[in-house]
Amino acid sequence: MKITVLAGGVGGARYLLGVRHWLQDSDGGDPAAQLTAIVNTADDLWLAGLRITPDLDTITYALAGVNDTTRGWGRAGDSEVVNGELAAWGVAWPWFTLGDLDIAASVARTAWLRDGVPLAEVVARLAARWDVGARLLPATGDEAETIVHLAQPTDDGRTELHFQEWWVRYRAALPAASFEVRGAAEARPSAGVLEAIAEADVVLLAPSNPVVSIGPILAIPGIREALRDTPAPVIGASPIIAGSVVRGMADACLTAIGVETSADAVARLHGSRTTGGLLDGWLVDTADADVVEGLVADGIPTRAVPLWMTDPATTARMVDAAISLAG
Ligand code: GDP
Ligand code: FO1
Ligand code: CA
Repeated sequence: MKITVLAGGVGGARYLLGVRHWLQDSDGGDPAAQLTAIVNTADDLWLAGLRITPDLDTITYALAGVNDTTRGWGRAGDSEVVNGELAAWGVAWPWFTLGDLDIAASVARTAWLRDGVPLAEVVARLAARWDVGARLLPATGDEAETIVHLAQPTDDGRTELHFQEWWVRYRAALPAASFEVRGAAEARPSAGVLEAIAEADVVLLAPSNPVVSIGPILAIPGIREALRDTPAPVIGASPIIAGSVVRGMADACLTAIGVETSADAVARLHGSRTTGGLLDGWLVDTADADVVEGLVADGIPTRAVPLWMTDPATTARMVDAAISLAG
């Protein structure tokens, strides 16, 4: 079975661990030949002359089993020697910690990019050191980064911030007026992305941040159309349980775009495929079972199943529910 997953960072990684587990359990085949992840690249940035790609790294490290599971980003057991030196010289950001092993990945990535290697190939080379059990594709190899337009200027008079500054330095506490994926209109899907959607047996939206992880993938010209046209059912899962995020600040993102932080509202944000939206199906947690009937009535087949991705085997049950919803 060929499964294509749209994913961001931590939530995407947890979901992908479950999808890989499900494929190993049920199909027995090599998940790497069946599983493709299309990963958000709008968190990406240039820092200290290095190209940093947070969501791709979170997913690569998690599937490789070398991720820092506490922080949710970076490498397990990393050190911060170089980070300290950069801080001493005022290079990079003092509130953005780059581990030494993580920096090495960004040095390699930046070197290859400067040689003209496409980002998708860079990702493949970095992942090839490990057995990640999936094909990882950046949504685009072009630079299209999320810029947060602030409702009020910062103390030093800025009215827009790169997503990473808004998210990490300000913890999304500065009210956002809007999000812009700067450069998306000119960005092209990475090689293989449109085919991975067209040729999938099922397309899954990870329970990622709908605004700044899934949204920027959809903003790349051609991707929404591919999702509309693919014969594969498109099944999503709610990142919101009982009105709260499981982690992170997706609630601040949803509020900024006028969407309620609920399993129901996020489904309606994506919309039913029967009325021009994305979804052929949607998973909500059992705590949100009360929204199932209304969503079904509005053309979004929905099931209430446990959505806590505590470990790959548990997540695989959530994946199984998504696959069975696909019919
Ligand atoms: P980020 O890029 O690192 O923020 O990660 P993603 O965008 O891929 O995922 C973040 C989202 O994952 C957050 O909105 C969380 O609510 C959601 N999330 C994290 N863990 C879980 C979980 O166990 N279950 C569900 N349903 N959502 C989760
Ligand atoms: N997130 C933080 O909250 N604090 C950090 O210092 C931090 C450093 C960092 C370095 C490299 C990298 O790839 C990701 C990093 N992140 C950090 C996570 C990053 O902000 C993610 O983009 C968000 O967590 C949302 O995806
Ligand atoms: Ca992200």
